Amino acid sequence: MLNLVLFGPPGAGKGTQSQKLIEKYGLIHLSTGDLLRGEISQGTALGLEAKKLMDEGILVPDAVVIGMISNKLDANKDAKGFIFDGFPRTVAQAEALDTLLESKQSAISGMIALQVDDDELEHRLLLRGKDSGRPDDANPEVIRKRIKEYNDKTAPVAGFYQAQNKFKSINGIGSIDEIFNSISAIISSY
Ligand code: B4P
Repeated sequence: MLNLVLFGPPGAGKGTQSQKLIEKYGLIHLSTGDLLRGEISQGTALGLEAKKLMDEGILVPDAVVIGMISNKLDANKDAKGFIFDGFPRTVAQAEALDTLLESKQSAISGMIALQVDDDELEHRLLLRGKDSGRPDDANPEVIRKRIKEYNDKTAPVAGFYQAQNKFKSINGIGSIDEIFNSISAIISSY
């Protein structure tokens, strides 16, 4: 199985590259951001709780996202593999993901990190916010909070995969196709 973690700060291009990777490799896309927005649009209790945090740019509790991922893995038993987009975002989530995959005789193949500087992130997210309707993309203060959450809680996840020799980092600035080619080159080395 090819199980890929796409990593990077908010707006780095994880969702954008995931769409191309699904097409090329036939993987199942698991985006915790999309799953949470799905809960919000359905008005579930989980969605109501998550919305407050997401609108402020704060991570939702680990147990919530781990539960969602576990359900999705169970629902896709015959998948060729998964792209984890926006998950794991804390070391606790990374540990839980290893345990979940182990219980299914599987494992993460590798993490690929997209490197983009803070000014470019803010520019991309504000641009998307003009028509995405996402409250967390519209406000510079919230965007900076999301980047801070990433630096405080998510950046350490890279070390977790480095310790397993599963970490690769690429330049996330450039054309979408150039970045996709860099990702594909890493995947072909697995
Ligand atoms: P996400 O939905 O994961 O939000 P994101 O990180 O902003 O998305 P992404 O990084 O995929 O955006 P993309 O680059 O594709 O999370 C939202 C919130 O949900 C979080 O703040 C948190 O509250 C919560 N959450 C989600 N997962 C969680 C977890 N595991 N634990 C706890 N909380 C969680 O797109 C950005 C823009 O850049 C697009 O407009 C795109 O067109 C553009 N772009 C992409 N590539 C480009 C390029 N090469 N050049 C120029 N522009 C580019």
